[in-house]
Amino acid sequence: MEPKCSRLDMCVGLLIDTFCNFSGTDDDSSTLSKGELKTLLQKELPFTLDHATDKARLDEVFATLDGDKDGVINFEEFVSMVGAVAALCHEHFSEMRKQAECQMPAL
Ligand SMILES: [Ca+2]
Repeated sequence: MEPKCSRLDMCVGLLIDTFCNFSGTDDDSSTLSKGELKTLLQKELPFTLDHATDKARLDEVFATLDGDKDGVINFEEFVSMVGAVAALCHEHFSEMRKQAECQMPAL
């Protein structure tokens, strides 16, 4: 019997699988082109990064993610984006939780 994967193991697998699903649509399956990134954002983060697929916003997001400025997004750059999105979501939900606690009536 194989050991059960942890939730974090599954998250890592999903990151790799997601990257590969979108990076393989052109000649270079090891990176995301701007078009591949746009499709990935539209399909995988439609609510988190809304408007990121508008031309000007996509150019801005792409330039920010492309840390080594080689014109494509490699796996490490993709993971940095996911980490930044996760940090923003964590901050947002923490703030919502604090606000909800403040609005609870005292017993
Ligand atoms: Ca790059």
